[in-house]
Amino acid sequence: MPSNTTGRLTPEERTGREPVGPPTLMGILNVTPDSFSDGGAYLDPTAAVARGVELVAAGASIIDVGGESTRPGAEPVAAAEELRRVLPVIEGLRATGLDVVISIDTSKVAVARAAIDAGARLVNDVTAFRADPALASLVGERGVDCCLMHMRGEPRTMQDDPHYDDVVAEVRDFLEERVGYALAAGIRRERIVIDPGIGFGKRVEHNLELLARLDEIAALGLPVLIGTSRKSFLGAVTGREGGDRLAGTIATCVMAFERGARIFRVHDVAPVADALAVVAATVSERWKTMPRSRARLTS
Ligand code: HH2
Repeated sequence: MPSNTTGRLTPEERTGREPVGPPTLMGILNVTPDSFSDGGAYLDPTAAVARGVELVAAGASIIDVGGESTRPGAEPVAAAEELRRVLPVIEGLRATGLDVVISIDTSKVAVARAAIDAGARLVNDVTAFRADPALASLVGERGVDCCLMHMRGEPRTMQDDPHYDDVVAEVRDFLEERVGYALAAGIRRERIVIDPGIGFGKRVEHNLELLARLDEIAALGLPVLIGTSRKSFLGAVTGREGGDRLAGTIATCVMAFERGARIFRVHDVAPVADALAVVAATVSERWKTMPRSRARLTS
């Protein structure tokens, strides 16, 4: 039965989904010399904090601070070096008093512990607690959020001929198993976000299929984070280099939102936020509860 007085089904009733929540933007802040897109740009903590302030002004409510590149072929970094890179940035961001969740992109318990002590509230582990099982207990004990991501292999070798029979089913099963592991380690369900790991041990066609069938991952019932920003599969489709992949990034974020993703890890926060605001306003009744300044734009 339609719930409104016009007798028409709402979008949620048509699709059988829960009401569409607003998208959350996670701005990328890589404090590394070698990240594939912004490597070297924010090695100076002052520049990194200024970038963080920009990301928040552009619409990010999470900033993902990373001190180790996970690009294909990247060499591991020692915990001490990773800490040297990220800690001053987390402390600097906290000192600004910005209303933003700081995420630490790490797989190491020592880095996560110091980052949480400095104010990080989300641990984004691309190994989903496989590299350092103690990280799961830390997240549980400290009551912070975590993102569990799928990756086939490890960054150094992950693009060496990855093979799947059914990439979506295998990624979903993996995530389900890691969620079980996290729960057993004492992490509460509402603290867990899942991520299919676009570009991590996947060929172009695997990434595209994961995006096309992302609703099957969202069906696990946990918030889905998606990280397509400027990645090489977009270059394979469009023929464009990293900094010129914004249109492809937006297209994938829009598709992912429509298929249930809610957190978007991106370099270019403002244009992606605008695109998703339009989609959210279109597929939900969110415009009714928009802040006045934005609702005016829609009238
Ligand atoms: N992608 C990268 C790094 N961390 N975390 C999550 N949860 N999901 C992702 O898709 C993801 C991630 C790789 O991108 P980037 O940080 O831009 O590059 P690099 O790893 O070279 O620093």
